[in-house]
Amino acid sequence: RLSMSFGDRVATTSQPLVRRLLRLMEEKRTNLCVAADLGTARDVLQLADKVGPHICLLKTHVDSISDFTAEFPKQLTELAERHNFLICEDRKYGDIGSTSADQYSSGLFSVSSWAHLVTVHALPGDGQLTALSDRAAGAERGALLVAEMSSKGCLVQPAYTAAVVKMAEAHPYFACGFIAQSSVSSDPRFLVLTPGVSLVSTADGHGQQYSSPERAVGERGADVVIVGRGVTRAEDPAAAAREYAQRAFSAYLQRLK
Ligand code: UP6
Repeated sequence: RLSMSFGDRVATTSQPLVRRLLRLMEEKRTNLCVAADLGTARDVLQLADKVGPHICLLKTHVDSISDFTAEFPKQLTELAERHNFLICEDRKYGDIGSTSADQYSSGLFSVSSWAHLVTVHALPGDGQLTALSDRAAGAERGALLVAEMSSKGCLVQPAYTAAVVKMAEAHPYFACGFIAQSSVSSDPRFLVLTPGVSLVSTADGHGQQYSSPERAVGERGADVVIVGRGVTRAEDPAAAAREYAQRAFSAYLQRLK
């Protein structure tokens, strides 16, 4: 995985969303995901419009938006189409399959109708993945499994991470990759996305731990870096996104040499 280009990895998988994202990253020359962690629909949409040209993926926490209506995912989808990025709802599902599937496909947010990707804790077992995948009902959908976390004191142990990777290998039709802090898998079919990336902070006082885009991609083996406050709190979010994107993509090109 680490020595292959995003473009060359397309042929290693039949998962439609992974293929689409790898192609997009290669063509748009960006491996940046912005975590649009802002409190109102308007703010998230405005940010998405500003950073859209520089990202491959926009990550939401839709349950943190105070004024969510069904209009929000519609407008976000329009922006995603205009700027050519995909959407990941970072719900970190973690219940029995039946419950997670209801949370995914119904309720206020109807996540399965608009989020290309969702994040999932592997803890409950793989019934959750088959349940979510059933609800995706043939749409181009997938999941990222949380294999490691960026936060201090995280309880995940190496044996757990290895078991998460095995679970993805058993469900490659829906598992698109991992949220991780290291190169948990060398399989070119799977994407590794790494949060906890910032150029301005090393911690946030609540357990978050940061490293640079270069470290995340070059040393830890991230395909995609996830940046939240490094972009959302910058004076000029578009300029910040451009800088994170350039640095993360250069580190990726460096990795190919
Ligand atoms: N996130 C992490 N660490 C993980 C998994 N997910 O930080 O291990 C998510 C957070 C947040 C984003 O939920 O949306 O990535 C990081 O934001 P930040 O750059 O502002 O810290």
